Amino acid sequence: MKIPHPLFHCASALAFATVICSSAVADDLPKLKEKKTYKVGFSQTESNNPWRLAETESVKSEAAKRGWQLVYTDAAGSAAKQVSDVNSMIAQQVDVILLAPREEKPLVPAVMAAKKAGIPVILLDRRVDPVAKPGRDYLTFIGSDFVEEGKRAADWLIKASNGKATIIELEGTTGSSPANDRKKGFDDEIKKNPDMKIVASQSGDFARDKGRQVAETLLQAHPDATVIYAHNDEMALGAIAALEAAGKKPGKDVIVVSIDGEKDGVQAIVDGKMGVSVECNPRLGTKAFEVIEAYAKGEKIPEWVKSDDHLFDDSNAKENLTTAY
Ligand code: GYE
Repeated sequence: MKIPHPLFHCASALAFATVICSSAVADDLPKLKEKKTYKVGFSQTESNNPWRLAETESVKSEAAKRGWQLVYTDAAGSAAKQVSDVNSMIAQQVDVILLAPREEKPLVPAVMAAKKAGIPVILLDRRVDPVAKPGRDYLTFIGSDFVEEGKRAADWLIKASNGKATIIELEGTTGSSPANDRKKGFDDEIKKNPDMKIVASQSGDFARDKGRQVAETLLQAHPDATVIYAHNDEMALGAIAALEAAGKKPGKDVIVVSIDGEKDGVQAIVDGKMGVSVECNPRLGTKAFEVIEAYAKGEKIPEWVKSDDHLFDDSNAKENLTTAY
């Protein structure tokens, strides 16, 4: 049996039109009027590493270039503060919100509150839990394919290690989409290789010093580790410090595999201490503002505006050092 489309109900069954159609309207994504300038909210999750600073700088400079007003907040690593940051942007009646959600689940209510207030949300650099949908609850996600990043790191490692490795994994912020997806992409690929084993996997919260501390503990428990895979360069750099403190040579005794492509990471590749860093582009500001403009013009926005990311290893690290953030 063919199930009639809900819109068909709206058009034909006039008696129910008010009820059905008004709920359909409430389900719709908030609209954005075409204007000369906009008041844009940008909710940053924290400012503890070069990746975040480069992202913030790209948003701030794009706003300044266009002469648009920016309401900027920094949640300092707290999902609860980030929810209240978004609520305060709603109270200040911004036109649109750029949200870099710290964790997947706790930021869903913030997305829904903005939608209820009629303010379109663009997720920048991280996703929220898939109960909230692009094109329905928020406009789009602008950022990288984190599963693919993990897979690319694994594929590089499989070649470099000839399919033999004892791996320590340093995970990103627990409950964040890049941590979940970078783990999935990497682990699934490694599982296909019988002589590769992940012996420990623990969060270093995407931070250098936490990464160093966790690597130190895990190296004591697994002194036979031949690889450290970190979900970002900051933790990888922390792990390199831990290896050196333990009297091991990073890049020789233990291969270090990472993601991001920040300047210190690319430098560590040039220095032979890090094997690879899969690029994750933080400079998302220009794209975000272009999407705002296009949406206001009534253009169709894709559900995912994907970044085009490269990969740095000893074949190209030197030439990419000057442009790295
Ligand atoms: O890799 C990391 C940052 O959300 C994609 O978060 C981003 C990640 C990035 O703290 O360095």
